[in-house]
Amino acid sequence: MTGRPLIGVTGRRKRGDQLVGNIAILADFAVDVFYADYGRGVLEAGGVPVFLPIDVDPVDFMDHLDGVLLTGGADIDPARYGHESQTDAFPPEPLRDDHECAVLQAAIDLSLPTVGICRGLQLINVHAGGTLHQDVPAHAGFDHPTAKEWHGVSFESGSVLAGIYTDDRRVNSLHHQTVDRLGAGLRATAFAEDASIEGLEHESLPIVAVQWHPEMLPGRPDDPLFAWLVEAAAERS
Ligand SMILES: [Mn+2]
Repeated sequence: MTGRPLIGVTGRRKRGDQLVGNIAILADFAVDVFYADYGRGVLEAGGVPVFLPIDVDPVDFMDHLDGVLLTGGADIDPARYGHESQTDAFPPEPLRDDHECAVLQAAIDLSLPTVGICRGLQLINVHAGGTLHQDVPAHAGFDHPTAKEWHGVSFESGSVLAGIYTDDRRVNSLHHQTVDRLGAGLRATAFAEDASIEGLEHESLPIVAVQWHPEMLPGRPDDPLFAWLVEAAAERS
């Protein structure tokens, strides 16, 4: 036992032929992919990342975890919030949607500290009954360096996120969707200059999410969001 809190980290399902350099006979095999920087952020904050297998029912691992990190990735299937799809830029991965909704529901049932990043924020909103703007080019900075902090974010005073980040800041922006209608029990507590929602939190549960990517920024080892997650998880464990 290390005593370090265990933070479950979600990934995505790919096929062997989507991996550069994989051999042809493995083309049809399923591969689970986890961007290492999320796990590094958890490690640097004092936790241990646990990459969650997509095929396992969360009921079988959630009560071993102390916290959860819902990560970035493809668009959530708009059918989940009752809308027709308006974009095929990042096609939905329904298996992952199912898995992460089950992980989030289990985290809610256990009051586990939970952080959402990018798609993770959007998943928290959709799971709570909210909707998304499906294509917002002004935030899709896919041509910028990933560490370039090119738009501002301001925080609602008195919110959990304002307590975590203290001051307004500049952030990177690698998302083409944003929150439209907020889900039940959620508060929008961080905003870009154009009023897009950049952060939200739950009114009563330890759930916080941001739309930018702190795991890609050079300040990651000292990022207060990873610290909040690991500290909240440690208090619980
Ligand atoms: Mn943005």
